[in-house]
Amino acid sequence: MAVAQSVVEARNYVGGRWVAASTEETFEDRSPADTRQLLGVVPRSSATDVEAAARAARQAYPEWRRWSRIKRAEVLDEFVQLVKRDKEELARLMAVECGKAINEARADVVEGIHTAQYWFGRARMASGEVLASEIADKESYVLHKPKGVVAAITPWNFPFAIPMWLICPSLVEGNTVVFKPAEETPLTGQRIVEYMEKAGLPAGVLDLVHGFGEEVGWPLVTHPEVDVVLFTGSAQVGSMIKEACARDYHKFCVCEMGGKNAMIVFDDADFDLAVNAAVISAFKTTGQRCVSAERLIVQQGILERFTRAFVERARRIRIGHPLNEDTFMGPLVSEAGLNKVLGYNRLAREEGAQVLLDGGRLEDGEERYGYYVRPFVYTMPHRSDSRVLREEVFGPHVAIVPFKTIEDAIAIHNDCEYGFALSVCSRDYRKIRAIREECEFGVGYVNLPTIGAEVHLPFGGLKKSGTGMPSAAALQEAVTHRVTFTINHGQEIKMAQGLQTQVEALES
Ligand code: UN1
Repeated sequence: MAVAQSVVEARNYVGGRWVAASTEETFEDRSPADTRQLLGVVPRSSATDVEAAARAARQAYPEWRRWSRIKRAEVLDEFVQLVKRDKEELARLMAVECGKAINEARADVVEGIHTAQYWFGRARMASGEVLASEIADKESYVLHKPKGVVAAITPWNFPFAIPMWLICPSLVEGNTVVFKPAEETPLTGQRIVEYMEKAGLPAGVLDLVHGFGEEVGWPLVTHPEVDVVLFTGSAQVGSMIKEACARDYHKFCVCEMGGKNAMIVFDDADFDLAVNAAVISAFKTTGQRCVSAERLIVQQGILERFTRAFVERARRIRIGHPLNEDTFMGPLVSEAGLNKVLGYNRLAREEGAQVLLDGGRLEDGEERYGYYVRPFVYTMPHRSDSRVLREEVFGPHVAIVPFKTIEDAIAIHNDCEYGFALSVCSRDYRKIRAIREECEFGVGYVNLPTIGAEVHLPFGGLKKSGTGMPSAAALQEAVTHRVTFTINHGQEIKMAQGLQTQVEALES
């Protein structure tokens, strides 16, 4: 389906001005659903552009920090009015730019709107604490003060919602932001900045630099003016960012990284609910969420029936252009993504998987112009030395792994370097509770898919999945410093811990 659309000339946004990259170079933004479709021509920026953006953000910081917290948040209310007006058009742009099915693109826009609304409201809520002192005349406050300049480096799989998760709390708390959207989704990223500008955000408060990880992301992470790095992406890049931030004494980072998420299905589960939850977990967004499930850990008693039903439903999944209303799975995001998924499908066979659905590329019709693949489903007993059962694939590639006892299920679940999302399907509260207590994860679900977080909940994983500092609603902790501020309402100095001041002897 060719979509008539004019080619967008994207720009960086630095200090309130829309500018080309200092290199004057550009790169092409093509649709993964049909690579004949050129969507945009995008600045290929360099460290020089990062320098200008970081300086602009630093310059804008003191004044922005002094705005009332409530006034800062009012910009987000304005932003929401603008986005709501364009919601459908924005979802369509996102669908063709990253390949996610249109109904998921709409949900992505809604998630971004919810984030802005949440932080708009939160600005009027208490944001500190008043604490007692050992001394009756003293009283302490804990205040959140902004940290300064935040770098937001975001992925293509939620090109609207995830930048909003990172940008909104940063701005409301009084930081300024340099934003680098994924090179696969620069136009959706740029739209956020355009709406913020229209909503009245002052120049320099949110700066945008387009480009690639090595050329823009890295200079941004290591830039001395950047105080906080907020990153969502691969574990490999996240680990480099953590290392770089550790070297720089003032720098803090939050990294949301990959997952090898599992659904644990017990014999007593509500059968249809469990099968549907598994299909949604494995195949929505074509398996490209950091919370997608690539492991279905299923108890022996229902293994055969579950496997049959799951494969049947997976076989019926509609794969097609993201703008078709009935598409369940759009394409993978890129050729690199496609090669990675096909490579892991091959590896599963090499590791002895029993393949139930072949997961090949769609090579006929219009689909041959995009990166479309079919679901790949296999069964394999758990093995600690298996790569496919432990590494993140980021695609519609899912293993059905049998288990006998709850202890087996827990051991299989935790035998993995990641710990992001988990779902358990059962009717037995004791089993559910044991899973909750013994499994390592950051976002857990019962009788639900592993996907579908809401913006007012903390969102983050353990182990290789994250820095243990969740984002979304919990991000205030990352972009502010908790300042303790103690006041003496008396006329004498009285110390805690019974410490004698001994100053009387010094007076005359
Ligand atoms: C991601 O998986 O990269 O929980 C983010 C969800 C979404 C966000 C996912 N609200 O599925």
